[in-house]
Amino acid sequence: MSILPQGLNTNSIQKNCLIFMLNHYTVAKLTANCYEVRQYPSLAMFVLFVSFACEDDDVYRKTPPVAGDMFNIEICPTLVTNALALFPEARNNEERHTQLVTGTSQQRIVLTKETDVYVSFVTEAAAIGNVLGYYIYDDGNVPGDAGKIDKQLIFPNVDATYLKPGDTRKLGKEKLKAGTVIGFFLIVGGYRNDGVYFQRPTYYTNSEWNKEKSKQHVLYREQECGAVVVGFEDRLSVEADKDYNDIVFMVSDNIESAENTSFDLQEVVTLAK
Ligand SMILES: [Ca+2]
Ligand SMILES: [Ca+2]
Repeated sequence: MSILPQGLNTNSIQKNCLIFMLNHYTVAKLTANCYEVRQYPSLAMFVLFVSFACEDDDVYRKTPPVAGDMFNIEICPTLVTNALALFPEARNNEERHTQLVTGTSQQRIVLTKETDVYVSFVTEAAAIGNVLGYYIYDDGNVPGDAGKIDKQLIFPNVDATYLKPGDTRKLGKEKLKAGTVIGFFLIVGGYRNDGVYFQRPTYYTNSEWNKEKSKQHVLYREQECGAVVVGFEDRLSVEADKDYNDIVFMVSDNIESAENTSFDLQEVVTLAK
């Protein structure tokens, strides 16, 4: 849904960054590929924001809510209920599973051999339209900061309106090599105006890149289904309910519900309902 003011013709203004003051507090800012209407408490804040946003054309990318190559697989019938039983809504699940949050368990996916990798949606319990994506790097060559990674979208709009359990995407076109680390990122409330806002607050499975270096995800193996599951918490520190179920997804090296044989799972904790 576009929130451009009625009668505003985007075709005529694509070349330049134009700013419309609609009244004292509401502003539409436009660049070649980004626009937004916001409330501003003061003119000074409005000027600050516009000068920042209009310098960067990659702030916003128009993106369908669902990728054209997404497909659905049959996932283990008890995975959704088991994942939510392990990480119930609005509970402090950090206390329930301390070994995943503060312990030494493996909290990332590392490939032990060349393979295709798939991500399947399991469930979500979040109030806003988050964005899920991934990035890769070689183990032993960890990027110094999030600016050095190539962000790829998986589910642009993590919303149960658009996604059902088992909705799946393959990561990349080529097989991924042994020694590849797969990281994930969540852009909080990043899907709006039919696209993705890449500069909204983002959490990475490389926790050292997060604000307050906060760990915002859990990774575990679910015993009954044998699935490797990742859950994100989309709020930071005191604001967070720490339920780690704001998106829950499964990472697999096959789409036949077979055990994963290409991931280093030795130090990954197995949880049973
Ligand atoms: Ca939640
Ligand atoms: Ca939460």
